[in-house]
Amino acid sequence: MGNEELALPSKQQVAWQNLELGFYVHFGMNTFCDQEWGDGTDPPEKFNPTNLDANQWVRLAKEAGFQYFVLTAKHHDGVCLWPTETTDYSVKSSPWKGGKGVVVRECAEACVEFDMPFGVYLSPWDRHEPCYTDKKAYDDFYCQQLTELLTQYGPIIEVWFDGAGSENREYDWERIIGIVKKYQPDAMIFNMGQPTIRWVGNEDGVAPYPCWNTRNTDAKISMFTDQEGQWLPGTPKWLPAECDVPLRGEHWFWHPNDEHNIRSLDNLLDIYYRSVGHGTNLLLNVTPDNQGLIPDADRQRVLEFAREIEKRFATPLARTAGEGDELILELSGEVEVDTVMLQEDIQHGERVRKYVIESFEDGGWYVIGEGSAIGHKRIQQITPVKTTKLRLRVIESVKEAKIIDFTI
Ligand code: FUL
Repeated sequence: MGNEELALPSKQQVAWQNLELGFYVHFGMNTFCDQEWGDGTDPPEKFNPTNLDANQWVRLAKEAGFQYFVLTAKHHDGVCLWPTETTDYSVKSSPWKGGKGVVVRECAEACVEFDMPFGVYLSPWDRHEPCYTDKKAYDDFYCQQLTELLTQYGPIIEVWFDGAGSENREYDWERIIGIVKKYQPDAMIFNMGQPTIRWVGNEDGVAPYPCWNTRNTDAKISMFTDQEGQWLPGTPKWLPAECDVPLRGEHWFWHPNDEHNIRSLDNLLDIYYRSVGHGTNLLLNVTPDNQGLIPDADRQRVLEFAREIEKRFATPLARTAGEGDELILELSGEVEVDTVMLQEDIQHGERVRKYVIESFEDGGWYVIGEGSAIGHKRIQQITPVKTTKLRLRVIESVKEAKIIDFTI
């Protein structure tokens, strides 16, 4: 048993990690322009969803077992989905609801109704705002936008700082993070400034294994740069990863005739095993169309995915928990086992460094799986075996292992 110093999570990080599944919604000007990255010149008149229903979005998230919701309040094109005082380039200049509609509010209210924690994405890179080239003026502008979002729409679970387009750009992170800490001290900070959660490093929704919860100096702020995270002093050592991925292939926004890009159920399950199953959170993007509704095809696939996860994981065949180097899971007779799920009590840090899982056959123990990290969760698929009991042996750990879940 090693004695190296253990990084510990904050209670907010533990609560966020327990949410596991996030529902990401990219919606905005791009939805109406058949594009992924608007250049900031599209006129707000184009923003006109005929049937926008945020309840439909959040209801789907809830029904499908997602436990938090993140909306793009402003993407790189600069169009704000709330009537900000900083610019007219927002919903208030659009024909939607006569300029009186507030997408951010509708989502925040739907989240309250469905008891769903709500988060916001606010792109630092702004391709419309003329003052973007003036560092100081833009910092003021951005800080005001962030303040509006963090003070007018209730509790915020996560603020998503996207690094795209901001390679080599400096922002006043001290000030920006100060605003988050002042108005939403419990919110997770994604990826930039002084993050409390980190980007996993790809947009495929998958984490490597092991994906330790401790700070990883290789973490990049964007996929368009090799620049590593340049984080403010005081960034916690415990920095869990979030895997983000669009349901529609590589498209974050809705495009016409794009249903063929909806990921298959098998692909989504593989993503789940390699994100949640590797101890990270999964933020799956499901995008509303130009009516403002999540199309039926996307809805059906999300529900199919949810049903399969429920079927596989909601009722384990057996379960135990305990402390120390050895844990035995007794089964009710001989059972065929193909998946093992392990969880550490991460409040006490990520203690396990190496373990094996064994099955009991012909009077002896046989190794059927091994690994390093357990952390918040490890879902491990194994070659199916028939056995009457299983054993988890912790081979290496820092302090005593605390396993809160050992299930099949
Ligand atoms: C990327 C952006 O450029 C994409 O448009 C999308 O918002 C994704 C979540 O992050 O960096």
